Amino acid sequence: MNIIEKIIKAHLVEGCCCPGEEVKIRIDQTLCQDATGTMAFLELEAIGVDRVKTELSVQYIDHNTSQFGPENANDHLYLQSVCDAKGVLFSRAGNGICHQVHLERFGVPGKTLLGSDSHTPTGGGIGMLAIGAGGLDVALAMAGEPFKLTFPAVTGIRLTGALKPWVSAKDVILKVLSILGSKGNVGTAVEYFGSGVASLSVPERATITNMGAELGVTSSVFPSDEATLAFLTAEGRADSWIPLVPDPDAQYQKVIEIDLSSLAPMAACPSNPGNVKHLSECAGIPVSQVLIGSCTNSSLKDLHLVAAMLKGRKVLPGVSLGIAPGSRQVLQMLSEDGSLAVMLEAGCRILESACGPCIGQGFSPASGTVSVRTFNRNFLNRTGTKNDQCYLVSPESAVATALTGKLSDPRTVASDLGLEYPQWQMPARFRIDDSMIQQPAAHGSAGEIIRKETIGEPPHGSPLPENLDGEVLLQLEDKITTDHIMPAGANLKYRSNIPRYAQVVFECFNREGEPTFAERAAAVRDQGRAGVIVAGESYGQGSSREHAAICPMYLGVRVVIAFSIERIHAANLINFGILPLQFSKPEDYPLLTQGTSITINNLPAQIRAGATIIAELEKDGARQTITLQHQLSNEDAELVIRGGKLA
Ligand code: MIC
Ligand code: SF4
Repeated sequence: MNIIEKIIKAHLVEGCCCPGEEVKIRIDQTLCQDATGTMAFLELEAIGVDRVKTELSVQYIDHNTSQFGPENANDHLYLQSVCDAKGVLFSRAGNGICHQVHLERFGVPGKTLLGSDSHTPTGGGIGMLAIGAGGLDVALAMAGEPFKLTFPAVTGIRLTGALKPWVSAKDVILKVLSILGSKGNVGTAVEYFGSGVASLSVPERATITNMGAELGVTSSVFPSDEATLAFLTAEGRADSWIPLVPDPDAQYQKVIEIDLSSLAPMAACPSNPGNVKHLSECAGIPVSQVLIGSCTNSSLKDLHLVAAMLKGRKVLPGVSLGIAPGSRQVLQMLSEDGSLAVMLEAGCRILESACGPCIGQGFSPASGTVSVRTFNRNFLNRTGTKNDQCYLVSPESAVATALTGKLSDPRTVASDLGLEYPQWQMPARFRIDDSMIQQPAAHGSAGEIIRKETIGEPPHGSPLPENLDGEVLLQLEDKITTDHIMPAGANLKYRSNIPRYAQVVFECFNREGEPTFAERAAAVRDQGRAGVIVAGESYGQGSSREHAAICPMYLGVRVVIAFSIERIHAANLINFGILPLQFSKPEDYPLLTQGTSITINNLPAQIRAGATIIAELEKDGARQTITLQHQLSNEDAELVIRGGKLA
């Protein structure tokens, strides 16, 4: 068996371990962050759970820490009090980004982790099977329910050799993205093996598994070996270590060979993480902003490298260089070993240990200028600036860029400046201080759950109609992300207020002087008709935010028709009673333009009878019948028919 098969088998509750089959697995640990966690805990309360049933559940405050107005702080208070009552650890604002802190303080090789954030697979860097999901699925896991997934077809990535100076883990995952792409990988998972694995430390492995989310795979996993033990020992958690390697005759669905020593610095170009080029191809582009941080590249290893490159140098006056350490542990160590002073001396702007600019919380670049980031996503407008130009690179390339004011290959800059590649050693001991992680109260002794006025109820869905009378509200292209559906940034503070947040659904497609998507959808809903979204391939890429299903549901959307839908988003649609359908024939896509009426008679009966759904279209008096498909299991079919899991 490979590692993924081993972990799934050890956690199997139901189903057969064959690729493509639906299985249910026991979840050992969960994590939530504040932008999805508030809804997840409201849902947990709605389910009526007294105390979580997992081995460990942690709630982090890391996304909404800007606190413009009371909304964010109200969410924090609610989460702190509900965690106390339900038996969940609470990591306070300032303690760091969920994935970084979880890796440092809680990750355990061989365990399963379900997180209400798409970058949860970061935990694969330590040998966990870590999976991202919508908040409701995580709430159910906290309630002790097994998690349902398609047993993945495992792609093995054999690493050989070792990285050359100035080439780093980010370049490895960008290389993988250039091979596998950011769409079409639903139902698969990635496992790294081979002689090159040993040369990578846990923080480097975590950079690779973190950005595996951008492949759209279910999870990415590394073995648990001596390097894992070294990391856990330095975290004072050596007793959590177990060895976990694939069997010598382990099988993979396909194997990709990567010789680490052959890699060069790479960049994901605007505006998709799958748009990868060699950095040398884009070198020379003038850059106004460089940001280093996010759950991808904010470890002590990354920031020691940054400090070593900046030592005795100045960031150019035309460049703004911001650094957000991934955790308080990292920031404390940087401060104690003098690296922070080096960064300040160089002219860096030091940000809180949080998601910050990665989720559009400030640091939007100037219009028409280029931003270079060590983050994992560069979806259009995610920076908060319209039509932004955002490149994703390694910390090495980011510093080289900040020192020259243009996108730069760090190998060239190093040779121009006479810079030696800084070698990094895992510290014998990280600075361990869990004082910003609150332990829950003993069962029954917690105070009251604090729910201020900005926190609403999670809306329940309603059953699908017998005969669906709908209208196409929007016809979209390929690779529509959850950032297109539900913008974050300045709107993130409305995550616990669905009617308010729903006003910005598909905001980026609104046209000046015309009714907004929200207004059009609500008008169709108020006529008692169903809203229908039409899209191309890989609909719902990116975030796990279930708001991308909840808010459209609130506006009356009942059906999404696409060529393909990404895993987490498809599950969120089902959870909230929106029917995901696929085209049978590509020729039907052009028929479903905005404003087309669509009727599906005997809808529940059609869903139950099999995969085929017959729909009637009508536009400008012309009628046509088309055939659509669904891929729902019997259980999911019943869920959608009844209006989703909460209903
Ligand atoms: C993201 O990177 O897009 C987020 C913000 O972390 C999301 C979660 C969210 O939308 O709250 C994710 O990746 O799941
Ligand atoms: Fe936070 Fe960005 Fe990581 Fe999402 S990708 S968890 S917003 S740092």
